[in-house]
Amino acid sequence: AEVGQSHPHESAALHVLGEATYTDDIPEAQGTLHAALGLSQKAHARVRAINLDAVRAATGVVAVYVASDIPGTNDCGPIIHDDPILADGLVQYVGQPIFVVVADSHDNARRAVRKVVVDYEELPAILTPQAAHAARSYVLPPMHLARGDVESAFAIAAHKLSGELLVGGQEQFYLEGQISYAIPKEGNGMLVQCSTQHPSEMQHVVAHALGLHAHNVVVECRRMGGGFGGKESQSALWAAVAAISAQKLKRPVKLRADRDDDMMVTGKRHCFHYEYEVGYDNDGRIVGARVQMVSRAGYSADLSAPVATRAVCHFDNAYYLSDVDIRAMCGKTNTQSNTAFRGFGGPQGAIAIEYILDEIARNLGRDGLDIRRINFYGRNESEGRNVTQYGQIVVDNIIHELVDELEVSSAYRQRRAEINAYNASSLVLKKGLALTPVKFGIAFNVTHLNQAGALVHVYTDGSVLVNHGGTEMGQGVNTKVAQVVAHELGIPLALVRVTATDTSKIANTSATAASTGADLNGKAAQNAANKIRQRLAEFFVTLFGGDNSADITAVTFAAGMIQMGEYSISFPDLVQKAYMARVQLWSDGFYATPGLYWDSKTMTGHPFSYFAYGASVSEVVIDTLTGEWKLLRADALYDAGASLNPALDIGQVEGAFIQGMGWLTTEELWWNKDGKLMTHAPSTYKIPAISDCPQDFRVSLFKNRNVEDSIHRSKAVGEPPLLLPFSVFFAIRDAIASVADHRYNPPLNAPATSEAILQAITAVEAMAAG
Ligand code: MTE
Ligand code: LUZ
Ligand code: MOS
Repeated sequence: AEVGQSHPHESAALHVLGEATYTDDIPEAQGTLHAALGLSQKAHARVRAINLDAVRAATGVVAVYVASDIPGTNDCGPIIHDDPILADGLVQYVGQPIFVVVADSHDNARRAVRKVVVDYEELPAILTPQAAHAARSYVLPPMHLARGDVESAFAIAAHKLSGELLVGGQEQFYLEGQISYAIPKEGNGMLVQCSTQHPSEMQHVVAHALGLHAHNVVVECRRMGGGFGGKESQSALWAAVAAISAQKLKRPVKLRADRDDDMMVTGKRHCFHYEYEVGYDNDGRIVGARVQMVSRAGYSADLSAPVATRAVCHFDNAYYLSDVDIRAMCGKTNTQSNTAFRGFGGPQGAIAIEYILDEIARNLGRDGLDIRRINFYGRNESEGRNVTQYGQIVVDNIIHELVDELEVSSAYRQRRAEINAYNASSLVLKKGLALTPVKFGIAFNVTHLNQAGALVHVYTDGSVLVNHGGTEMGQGVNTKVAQVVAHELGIPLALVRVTATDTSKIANTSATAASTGADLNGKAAQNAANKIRQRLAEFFVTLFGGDNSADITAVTFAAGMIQMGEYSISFPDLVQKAYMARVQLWSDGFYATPGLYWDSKTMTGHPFSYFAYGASVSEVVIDTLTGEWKLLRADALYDAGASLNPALDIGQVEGAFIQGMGWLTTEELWWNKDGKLMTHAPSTYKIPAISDCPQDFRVSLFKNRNVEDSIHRSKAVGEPPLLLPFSVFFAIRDAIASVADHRYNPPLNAPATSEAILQAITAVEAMAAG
């Protein structure tokens, strides 16, 4: 069985040996030049004049380009075209690229950039989502989804609460920064090797920027050193700048961002501000909920619309909300244009309802788990309460069973009692505990993106080469796709090799995003491999004198042998014979997810193929004198359906958990009053380190099979586990509340940095003191 088993990542050995080739490791062609970007120093200004004389005269400089030098369209924005490659007269954030320097070395290009003199006419800048909302400054029209009648629900509700919440953004912090290497080819051709989740989009942006057809441009990516959403749309600027420079100079040009520039230029996870109003009954069941979410979109639309849509469609998380009113706005701010980041608005939607449930539990003096459970979607049709606010019926709800299992395996109740006892006797250190569930919709919420293609070549020695539209960013999509192909042809995984993603092999691909990489490309590759298998089965039957379709369906492919009754032959032998008989040994494959539709006006439909579920329990200890804290133990249970590769999936859950924990705790983006991002390097922006991982970390996969006909009944794993560490945030809040015996609700926004924790403790102590 090549599927369903743990196999090492296809590049694991290369990774640890340092032999895996990233874009910057590709041997440089003779004559390669290096580019650097000149960035805006103002958040919002008109550029009266730019003096580039000293830049041009600097050591090693070969060329300097501004917006008017772009031969084609000055645009690198997806969906809505409001993102210039180079600012043209108007700058809209500190860090926006204005010009390009091409020099003989990376260092010389970067040094030359600093010699510019720009004359700015400053304009008023908007920096926060709240300020954008107050000014009705949005990058897109507001969204609204309503069901039922919240006003009537509020009128009869036993209890009501309302409040505000602010949840910060997050830098993707891929280990490999943005990079693009463009090599001009004959006859207006351009080869762009770049680190991107979306080669086809890079191809289109480069073609438009150069004024060429798509068929002139080839984009290739063997692997990324992480993308996390940050290379879905925002690799485009780098690809375009390298290609423009290469075309103008007729020489290869590489553009590699250093970490500070990368963080100053590119967008991050959207920060969200929420205002909510909720009615609930004596048992803690929500009877009506109204929320308004305003995101910090930054200066342009980028992917803010589908991000906000996913937030609206995840405000329910695992809970049935009968009467609900959700508004979402994408605040236009003079900051980096925020973009995709693992979860894509889903985490931002779901954390709001989790905060509300935490409030309800605290107000009623009940355990958070009991309140969460009573609000879960119904188990099935007959239990009811199973239709999402956007109209999709939840047919695969396993959250009850999954949470029951985790409650027992994590000894949740027993540890709750132990923690209460600990806190009663511990003056300075206080512990907290929380269990939070996850339900996450799988599919691009933009229906047409749910398609994929693949090419499978079987060579005459029986070895197999696979190319598919997905990109490898460490998540293991190539390994999973190879497993699927090996399984289909009944051959060992070692005979299957996956090549770099290449727009000249598979056309019109979607981004590897929305956690659908293995779902879509696995199905497409299976389709391609299956066509070859069919041809081989037919040929095999004729080889042994059979001829009917019953014979063909009786042929088995397993353990490298093709067999029917008493007849058998090895895969390489059959392939060799098939070649001699002129049987086509390669095939394309295609897949489009069935059953999806979405009406963006009413925000209803069936946007997701299925839901992935999970839950986690976290136990933390906080130091009430300093606000420092530690995650002592985390238990996570994740529903990967019938996992294609449990080892890879557990790795994804662990990585997403720690990354999500960073978002909600230590990672704080901070802009100064002039709109300059001051946390633009690891010295000031704190991502989790190995020392932040819990000593006791128990991750397992829930035994399940997808009810949908997904690839081998597996479920996606890339993004949903990022929501698991909600339990870390609420365990911290729980520990803070224990300072005054859980009598007051700690005010706590995310990230819960040590500073924020200390402030919350002080606030709770002040409330307790009256
Ligand atoms: N895992 C690693 N190691 N590196 C990454 O960049 N990106 C995440 C997730 N896991 C990422 C990762 C994101 S944002 C997505 S959408 C999925 O992987 C994409 O890959 P998949 O669809 O093949 O799961
Ligand atoms: N929708 C989605 C999208 O759910 N996830 C994505 O990553 C995405 N990207 C672009 C457009 N829609
Ligand atoms: Mo992932 S945010 O969909 O690239």
